Amino acid sequence: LAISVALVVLAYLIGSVPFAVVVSKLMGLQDPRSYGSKNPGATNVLRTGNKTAAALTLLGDAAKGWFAIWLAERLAPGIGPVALACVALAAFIGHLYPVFLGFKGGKGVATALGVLVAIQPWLAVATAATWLIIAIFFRYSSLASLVAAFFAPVYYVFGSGLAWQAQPALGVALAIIGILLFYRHRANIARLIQGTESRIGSKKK
Ligand code: NKO
Repeated sequence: LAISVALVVLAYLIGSVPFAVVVSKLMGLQDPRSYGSKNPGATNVLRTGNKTAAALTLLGDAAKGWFAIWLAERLAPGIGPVALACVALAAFIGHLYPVFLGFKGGKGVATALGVLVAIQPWLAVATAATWLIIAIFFRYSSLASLVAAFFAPVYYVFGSGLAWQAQPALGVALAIIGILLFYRHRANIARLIQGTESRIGSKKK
């Protein structure tokens, strides 16, 4: 149990690394918490017009979600699904409430994607494809994230037996992640309803 607790804390710290802020600082860009949606995430970094910075943010924030789980499985090979579910949640919550940014973090989309890659790569592919289809049709990153967040746990449960064997604990973790994603997008949801949400490709104000 002590090892599991240590791995959960480690996952939280890994999830806390804010790549939007780190990448922006390294590339000499403005802090993403000062413009656009003020969100430290790939979508908002893209509002600077710098696609490389946005891609690096997406990659870094996803990689940390994947890495936290990979590391836990590596350090504790016999780790059970419940402990693994806690590690996944901890990495995600680290991104939302990072100790390094005074607990004011991002919305968790990219980090959730990294978690999915570690749990079940095909689930990650299906969820990312869902995000992409909505993003291409509607040009709203937030709407695409919300639809993907809804479908990821659904795919996980209904895909079980076809491409993978679902673990109840991980299903619960994905559902909690999905609910937290909706909660973190509440300002976006209000803007979508009012028709004032900014579309992908529009620059910062
Ligand atoms: O600035 O408030 P904003 O408009 O930036 O940003 C809203 C946006 C915030 O998220 C991001 C990250 C963008 C990542 C894009 C690729 C994600 C593709 C896969 C989605 C995976 C969802 C996982 C759900 C797990 C339950 O939303």
